[in-house]
Amino acid sequence: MSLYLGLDSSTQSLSACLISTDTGELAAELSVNFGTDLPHYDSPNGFLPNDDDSVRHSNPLMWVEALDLLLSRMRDQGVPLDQVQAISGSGQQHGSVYLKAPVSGGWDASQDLKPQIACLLSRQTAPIWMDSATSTQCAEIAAAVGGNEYLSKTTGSPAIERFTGPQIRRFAQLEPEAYTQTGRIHLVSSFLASVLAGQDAAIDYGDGAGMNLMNLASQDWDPACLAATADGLDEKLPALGASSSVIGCIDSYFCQRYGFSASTQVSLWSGDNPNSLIGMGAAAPGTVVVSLGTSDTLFAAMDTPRTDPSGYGHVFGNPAGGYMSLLCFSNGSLAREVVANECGVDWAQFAAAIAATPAGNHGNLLIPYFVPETTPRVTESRVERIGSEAFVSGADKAAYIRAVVEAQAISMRCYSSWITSQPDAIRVTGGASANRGITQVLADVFGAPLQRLTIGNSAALGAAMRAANSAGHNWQQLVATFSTVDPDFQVTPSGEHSAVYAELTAKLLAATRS
Ligand code: XUL
Repeated sequence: MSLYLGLDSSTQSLSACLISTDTGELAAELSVNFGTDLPHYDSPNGFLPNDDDSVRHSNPLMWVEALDLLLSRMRDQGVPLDQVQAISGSGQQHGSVYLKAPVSGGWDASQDLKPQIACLLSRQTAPIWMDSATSTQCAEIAAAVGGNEYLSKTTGSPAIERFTGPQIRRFAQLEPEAYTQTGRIHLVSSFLASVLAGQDAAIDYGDGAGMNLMNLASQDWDPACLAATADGLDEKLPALGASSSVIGCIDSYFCQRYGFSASTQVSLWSGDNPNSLIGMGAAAPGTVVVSLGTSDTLFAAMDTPRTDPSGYGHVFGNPAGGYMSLLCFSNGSLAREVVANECGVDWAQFAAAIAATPAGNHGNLLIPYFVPETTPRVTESRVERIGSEAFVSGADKAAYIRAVVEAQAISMRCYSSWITSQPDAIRVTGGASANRGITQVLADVFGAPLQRLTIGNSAALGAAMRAANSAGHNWQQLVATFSTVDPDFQVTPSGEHSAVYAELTAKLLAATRS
C-alpha cells in the first residue's frame, strides 16, 4: 500500500494525517493535545506562562515528547506504519529552536527521544509566533539595513516582532553566552524534520520567508539581513531548500520503535500556512483561504511577490512553486474563547447567540484585541465596548459574542484588500470553521459564499500531499483526490449587508487609531 504521512506541530497540538494514494482515502487521523495529554509542561494552550504578556515561549521538548506519544498511539492502534512511503510535516511558523550543534541523529531506540534531545539544547525554551517582545530589535534591524522598505522588498515583510530574525537578535542581546554556544538555529518545522530524519534538515523556502532573513529573489540568506541581526549568524543557520526536497531516510529509532520501514523517506517540512495552502487545494492563484485557528490567517497563492502597501501582510514561499500572500490575526480562537468563557456559553450557544442578533449588531462595536495584535499592529491588549448601554455594561451577552466575531471578520476584510477586493468564494479551515455562527458572519462581511473541504486538518493534509509529491505523485492528481469540497457545507451570505459593514468598518478603524 502507498501511504503518506503528514504531521502538523501547531501551537496547541501535534496531529497526523495519513493518506493512501492507492484508495484515495484518508487512512488515519490522530492528535495529541499539549495541554491535556502533556500537562506536565504547564502549557494548557501550548505555551509557557509568563508575567510579561509580550513574551510567549514553549518548551521544545514538549513537541518531541508529543512526537513519541503520537507515533506510539498510531502503532498501538494498528496503523500500518511499515507501509508509509514518505513523511513530511508542518510547523507553527516563525518559532525557533536553539541547539549546541547541527543534528546528527543516531537516536538510541532503548530510550525516549526527550532526554536525547534535551542534552542538545543551548536554550531551554523556544520563542513562538505569539511573542511580540522584539519591537526594539525590529527597529534596530530595520535601521541597520537602511529601512523597512529594504526588508519588505528583499524578504517579503518589514521587520515583524514574531519573525525569527528579531527573535534571534533579542536572544543574542539578552543571553550572549548562550548565543555563542548555539551552533544551530532551527525553525519548529526544520527542527522536527531533523529529529525524524536523524540529520540536520534544511529550512524550506515557504517557512524560511517568515524570518526576515531570506532573500526571496536569490532564495538564499540575505547577507545584509544576517549582519543586521546577530554576529556569526550565517554559521548557525541550516541551508535553505525547495519544499519538495527529500532529506533522506527516517532515523532507525523510528523503525525500531514504531515499525517504519528503513526506506521511508523524510521530506523537508514547511510552515503551517504554506502547508495549508497545499491541503486546501489553493496552490494556484485565484483561491482565497481563511484559516480560523489559534491565529486567524487569510492567504492565497501568487505568481510574483507583491507586498502589502500597509506593511501588515507577508510574502511566503508556496511549496508548490511561486509565492503566497498572508495576513495573520493573532486574536483568533484565543479571543473567541475568552468571550465564550466570560459569557459562560459553549460553542453551540455561541453560534445561537450570533443567529439571534442581526448583521451589524445594531451598531455595537468591540475593539477586540485581547492579546497584542499583529494586524493591525497593536502592541498592548485593548478591549473596549462602544454602543448601547446593555452592550457596554456587558448585560447583552449575545451582542458581545457577535461583536467579537464581527470585529474580527471586518478587520480581516479591511486589511486583505491588497490580496483580494471581492472573492467569488472563500475556502475555510481550522477548528472554528465548524461553527455555523462564526462562518455566517464571515460570509456576510465578505459578501461571499464559503466552502470547506471534506478533510479537516488542512496543514497535516498538505504535509501528507507534499510527502506524496516528493515521492513522485503529481499535484493535479493529489488535489483532485484529497482537496475535495464538502457538498454538505453550505454557507452563503444571509442578505446584502455592505452598507451596514461599511459603517462598522469606518468606526472600527477610527476607534483603533484613537
Ligand atoms: C503566520 C503566523 C501564525 C502561525 C500559527 O505568520 O504567525 O499563523 O503560523 O501557527
